[in-house]
Amino acid sequence: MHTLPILTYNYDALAPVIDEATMKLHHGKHHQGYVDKLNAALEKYPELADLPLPDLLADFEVVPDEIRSAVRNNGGGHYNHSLFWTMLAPVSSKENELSPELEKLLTESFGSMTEFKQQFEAAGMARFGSGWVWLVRNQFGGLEIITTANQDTPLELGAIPLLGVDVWEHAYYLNYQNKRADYLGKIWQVINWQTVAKLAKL
Ligand code: MN3
Repeated sequence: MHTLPILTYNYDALAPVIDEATMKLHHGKHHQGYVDKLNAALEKYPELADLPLPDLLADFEVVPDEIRSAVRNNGGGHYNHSLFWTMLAPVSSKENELSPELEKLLTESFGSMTEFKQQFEAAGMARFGSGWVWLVRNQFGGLEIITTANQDTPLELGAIPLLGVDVWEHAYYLNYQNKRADYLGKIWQVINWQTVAKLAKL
């Protein structure tokens, strides 16, 4: 049985970058919905329900046809959002501080922090419709910026997510309306760089 993770901060903790109403709906309704639908899909397959979610998402071959798209969409939704919440932290918190080690890694990979952020934002803007923009460690061990559609995850590409930002409209519409670029431009103020560093094994 999959369950909604409890946030380590309050719904209003990310304001003004992400407002309380958005967080409440996003975590309490959207994410809860993915969890409920994933559990419903796995009800008939207890042996799959007991597997760690990344095992299912990295290899859809193990998932029967009749629930494959439900697992892709809702399992992916649960996985992506569970990660996303840990990749956010209040403005000016300790977690929002970039360590010299991580800054060095990003600079080596993308030229500079400014360049990294520009490329990440541009990729997020270029993802048509709903999806995610990611910093991943690819299968060759290098850092790369990619996007996925809908609730697809980097796992099926053999990549390890280090940072993911939700660019579905439900993630920003209440506060930013159609202005995804404004949302992406401000998201840096609430990124939990400690989580990113940990996932990068720094
Ligand atoms: Mn979302």
